[in-house]
Amino acid sequence: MKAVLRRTAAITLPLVVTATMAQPATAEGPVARDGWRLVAAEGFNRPLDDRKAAWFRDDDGPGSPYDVDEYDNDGAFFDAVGGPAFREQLAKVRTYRKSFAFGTRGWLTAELAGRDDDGDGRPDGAPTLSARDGVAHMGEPNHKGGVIIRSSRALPAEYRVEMTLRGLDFGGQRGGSWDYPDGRINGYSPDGCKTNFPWASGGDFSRPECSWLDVRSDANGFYYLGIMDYDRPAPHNNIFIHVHRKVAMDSYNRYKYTGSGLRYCNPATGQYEPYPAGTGNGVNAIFMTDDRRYTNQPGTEYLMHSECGFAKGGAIVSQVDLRPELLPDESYRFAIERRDGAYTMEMSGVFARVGRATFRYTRAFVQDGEPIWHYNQRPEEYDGRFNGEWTWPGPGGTHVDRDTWPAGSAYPDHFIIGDPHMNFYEGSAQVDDVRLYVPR
Ligand SMILES: [Ca+2]
Ligand SMILES: [Ca+2]
Ligand SMILES: [Ca+2]
Ligand SMILES: [Ca+2]
Repeated sequence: MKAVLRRTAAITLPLVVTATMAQPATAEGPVARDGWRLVAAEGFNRPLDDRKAAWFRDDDGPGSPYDVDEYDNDGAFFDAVGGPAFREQLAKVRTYRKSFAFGTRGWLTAELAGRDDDGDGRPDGAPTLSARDGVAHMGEPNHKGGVIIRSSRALPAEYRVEMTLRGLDFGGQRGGSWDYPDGRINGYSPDGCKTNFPWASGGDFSRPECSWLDVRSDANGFYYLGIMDYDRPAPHNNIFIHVHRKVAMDSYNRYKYTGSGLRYCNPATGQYEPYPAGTGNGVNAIFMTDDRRYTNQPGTEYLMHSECGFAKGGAIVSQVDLRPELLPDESYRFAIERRDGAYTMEMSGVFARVGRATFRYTRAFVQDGEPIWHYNQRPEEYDGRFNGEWTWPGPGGTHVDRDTWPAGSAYPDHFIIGDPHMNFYEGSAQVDDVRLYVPR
């Protein structure tokens, strides 16, 4: 049986035992993929060390290459919902970034961000990226940092991008517990307060930093692979990314969560199960669409295919539950394809409940009247029918985000791997074999 099938309609493939997983885990160089031609690959066998790049101050302000829109770190959305207190708090935040290209012809770029809390001109608990033993090590000892690997140039009209995960320590239960034997809590260090300061969707922005939302008791997570809709993806606040994803496979590991905001699909039974039935290491493969997920903050709605069927909105569906304890002896491969007017997300590896398997979910750019958010790389691919206007009232006045998806718009595809949040998530991960293919 061929493991890789392609269809343009939404599909839920039955469980497939993959032949592709049989290739040596250390394989380098060209790798056969039916119908695809390898055009770039990074196996992390050459020196890579972020210490060779300098930190520079950057606050997403006007003129900065990291200035994106009203949802970035100094964005007008936060002025509206936070009022004057937002600027007062933001003035206490000193963000530093570093950015460097690597890989063949610089096809990959590392984007790191951290915050200087003690004012000595250097970020504290700064993230790191280096290659050791043929694997990329991403380290983030402080949730105020962020570190991603991204495409340097916009991806082509049709592509397959994939990565291999060899280590993962960004939260989730370990040994059946959210509280780790080493004192960490859902992957977060127990030292000091850890909050989402100074970015939130509402509430009292004048609170002291330690009185903001405690991220330890909220969530940790990691982006295995996501496609963004803007140039130069880099870490920003967590709200920002909720309007800039086309499709993504990530984790959102919520500490001791018992509510109905998340659920697992058990791929062995095809039945949904409540979040506590899993280990908190779920992968959420989500196609974003134009509807608003939230009434009081920006965010695209979720379209979620799984072995349990299709769901629009409601509880976030984890299609699989990872088993991080099996790494690095085992590995996981994540891939995203854009081809024939559709996106596909694919996950391979040894998963809880089902063992070794590959799952693929495909959705057309527009299917059953639901578009994949900002799918158009070129203006000719889209006629403006899903344009909207988002209004954000708050103590700082009302901010209107006009033309959320107008005719004539165009959104490049860029992939990211890592933690893009500068006010959530910390830990470490090992990443390998980032590869880009185009149709043969
Ligand atoms: Ca390698
Ligand atoms: Ca800005
Ligand atoms: Ca410092
Ligand atoms: Ca972070």
